[in-house]
Amino acid sequence: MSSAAASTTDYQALSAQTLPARLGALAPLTDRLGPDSARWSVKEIGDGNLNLVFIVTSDRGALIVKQALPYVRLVGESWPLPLKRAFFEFHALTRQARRAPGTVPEVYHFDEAQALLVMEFFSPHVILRHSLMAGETHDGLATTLGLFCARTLFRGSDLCMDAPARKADVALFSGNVELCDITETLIFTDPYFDAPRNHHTKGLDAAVERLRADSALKIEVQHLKAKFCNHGETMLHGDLHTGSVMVSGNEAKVIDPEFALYGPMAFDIGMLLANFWMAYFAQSGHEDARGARDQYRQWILTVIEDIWGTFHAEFTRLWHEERTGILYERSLFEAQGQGEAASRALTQKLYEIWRDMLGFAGVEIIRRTLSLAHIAENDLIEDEAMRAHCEAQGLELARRLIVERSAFGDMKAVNDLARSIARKS
Ligand code: SR1
Ligand code: MG
Repeated sequence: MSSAAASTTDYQALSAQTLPARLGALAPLTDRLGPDSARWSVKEIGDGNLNLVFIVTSDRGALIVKQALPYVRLVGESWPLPLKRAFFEFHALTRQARRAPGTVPEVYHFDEAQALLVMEFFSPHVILRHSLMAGETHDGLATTLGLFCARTLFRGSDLCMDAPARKADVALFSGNVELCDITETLIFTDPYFDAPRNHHTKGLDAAVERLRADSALKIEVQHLKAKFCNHGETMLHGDLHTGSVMVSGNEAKVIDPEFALYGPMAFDIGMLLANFWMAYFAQSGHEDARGARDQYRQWILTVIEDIWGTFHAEFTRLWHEERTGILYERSLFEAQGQGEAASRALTQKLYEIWRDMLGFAGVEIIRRTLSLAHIAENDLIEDEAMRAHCEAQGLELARRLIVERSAFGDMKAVNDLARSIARKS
């Protein structure tokens, strides 16, 4: 599997009607669903921004068929997007499965020409974003997500990987140009000028004007963009928000790594925590009475603390136990009786990740409020004034996270700031 050259020549988009006949002879499907494809039932979920996603079930089992469309589904055919993103998703999933076992869907079949993946279906799991809107708690969520970040980020880097293998992966994922461009444009640039695809809630006009006049903020965001573009440290998921996590009870799974790229360590975890802070502020728009979700708000903040805590602890463990790559080699430290210096280097690395993570979190909050793709937690608040109120709180936290990212000592300080912003009426 080495091409990423999916062209549209043979490609045909599936539909719920055509899927059984077109895929009905494939062993990865018939093994799980039974040989008579006429008895399969197919439903297109259609809730993503980019792709076709089908749930295919029979009396024997169920699986997911995900197929890239040659354009951005959210916008339509006026925004073409190459099919090769399925190739990058396939390669990212196989690597994540090795680095963080049990966290991502198993891939049963990949067809590059048709840009489709047949994958494990998680049931009765729901998208975490919806669960956060419904006020559901999930024990173990922070542990799974913190471990996932630490393991994929550490094990995909020169801290751990064999150098030729990492260089080959850097080359492979460098082909994911168009999806990187979406991130570079929609996240790091569009919100800061009057870009055609932007939209925002009416009550935010003054905040938007202030943001675009804020040159200190824009400079910091460009420093972060430079880091995103130029620091190919590790294989990132690339789009790790709460819509890319599925939950059921105490189980959590990570899906949809089609934006995978080699980028900075802190990006995934920054994007992930940003989505929890936004869910925190959005609770006012979903609670039955003011304060009814106070306990739930506290749970969200605890999850944020625990994700970071788990990430920190696991990254530390991996540093001591799996540092087999070409960086901070043992021959330079432990082998010379300088294990303490290796620990000091780790502290410095974790501080760099912490600081960048806060910045990337701020950038994600701003783009989810002012750029093309917003979040359901805010979009589904019907009362426009309330929606603007929740979003403005996010924007306030975001600016502080970006511009003052060197000033926060720990997650308690960040969460205290979020609490104080939420308390202002
Ligand atoms: C045009 S795609 C918009 C957003 O949807 C994806 O999930 C990514 O987050 C992207 O930025
Ligand atoms: Mg996605």
